Amino acid sequence: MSDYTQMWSDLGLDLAGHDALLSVLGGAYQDIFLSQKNRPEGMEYFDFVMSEVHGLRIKELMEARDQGRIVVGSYCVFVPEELVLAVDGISVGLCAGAEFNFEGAEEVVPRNLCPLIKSAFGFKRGLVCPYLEASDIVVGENTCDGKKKSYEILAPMVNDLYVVDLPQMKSDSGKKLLREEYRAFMAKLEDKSARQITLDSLKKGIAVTNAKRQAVKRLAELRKADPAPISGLDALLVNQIFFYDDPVRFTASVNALCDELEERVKKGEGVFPKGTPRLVISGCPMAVPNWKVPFIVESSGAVIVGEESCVGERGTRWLTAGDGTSVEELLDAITERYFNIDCAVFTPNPSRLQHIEEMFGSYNARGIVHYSLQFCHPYIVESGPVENDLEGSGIPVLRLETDYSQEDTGQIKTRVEAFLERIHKE
Ligand code: BJ8
Repeated sequence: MSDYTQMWSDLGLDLAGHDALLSVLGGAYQDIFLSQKNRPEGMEYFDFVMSEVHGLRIKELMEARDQGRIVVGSYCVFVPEELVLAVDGISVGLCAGAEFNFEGAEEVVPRNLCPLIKSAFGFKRGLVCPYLEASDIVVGENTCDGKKKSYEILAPMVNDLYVVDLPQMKSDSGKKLLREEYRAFMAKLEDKSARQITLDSLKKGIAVTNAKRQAVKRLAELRKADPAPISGLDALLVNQIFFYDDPVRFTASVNALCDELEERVKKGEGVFPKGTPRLVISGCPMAVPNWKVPFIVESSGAVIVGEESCVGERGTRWLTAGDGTSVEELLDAITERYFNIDCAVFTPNPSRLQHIEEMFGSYNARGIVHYSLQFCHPYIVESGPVENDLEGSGIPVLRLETDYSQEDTGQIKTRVEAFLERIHKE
């Protein structure tokens, strides 16, 4: 029995299901991450975080709650961590990246629903996500239809579900709506935590969140080197851990990793040989432990050098201006920052295409893998025009649509290999 069994039991987790989940997760991690060659030593910290993802980190959350701090769980990068930190709260991304208990999920939501949403319900109904069970507030958002309707079903199952309304167009009225919603969310956080957001506390929240983003931006910059100093899988893992580690410790660990990678770049060392085909992946976010496509790509002779994704640059590209002189000015800055996010739920959404093109150029990529989760209408519908525009500019695109199962692994591998052959010929 693990040291944490009592804690999991206190959280109301299903111990047998949870055990089974951890064993599958551990096995996949071993096969996918620990079998990689020439990994940077700095990844040891992230391996440790993953080994304690349901252990030490949850213990920290429980201790923080005992000290009167609140835990705020969410499923989307539109939930501002700055505001959560400003009430001394802890922001965590919630489990939604694995095909766990889909039978249980399909009893309450339709079968033909995006796997990310079904996964959230699978975890909830199987009682295996300690982050969800430890959350004092679960924040939903009005993004895609699947999520927004599913929150109505999730509401009675969780502690305190709070939904943030979001604009669907980048208009002046859309920005005004976002600001009003963030104002209301701020009041919700103040009420729940019994703490007031002050100029100082919000400035601090912005500084901590920006530092975290700056560290992953530094990592992204280092991936522009050829040979790539770190695999796409490891870089994705760092971007995934971004959502649930302690932010200050995470920032220090990413910067330590970057120091090491800088040395590698100076010496011309990499994880794959110089000249390995470089790909950017673009589309739906990949939550832990969704590593299927990057693993297939990197075990087929290519390296992923960037993610145009919410678990990647779409989520971290923008910083929040922290020089406002009042809470209201800082709230304006937060609104400005988040209003940039070019999620496919916006219509039209031209900046996403621009960012894919920019990333293709700046990472010296040879192609784009467009990644859509099955039944994710915003990204699937957008993928057609994105492919046409990119191919029209001479950028090779591989359009993939998949779920969380392993059934199509062989088929995806065949398509990736054919894509790489095409790239080699061009
Ligand atoms: S800002 S990408 S994190 S909504 S994959 S649930 S869109 S059907 S996750 Fe997302 Fe926020 Fe947008 Fe980013 Fe719906 Fe698509 Fe499923 Fe999705």
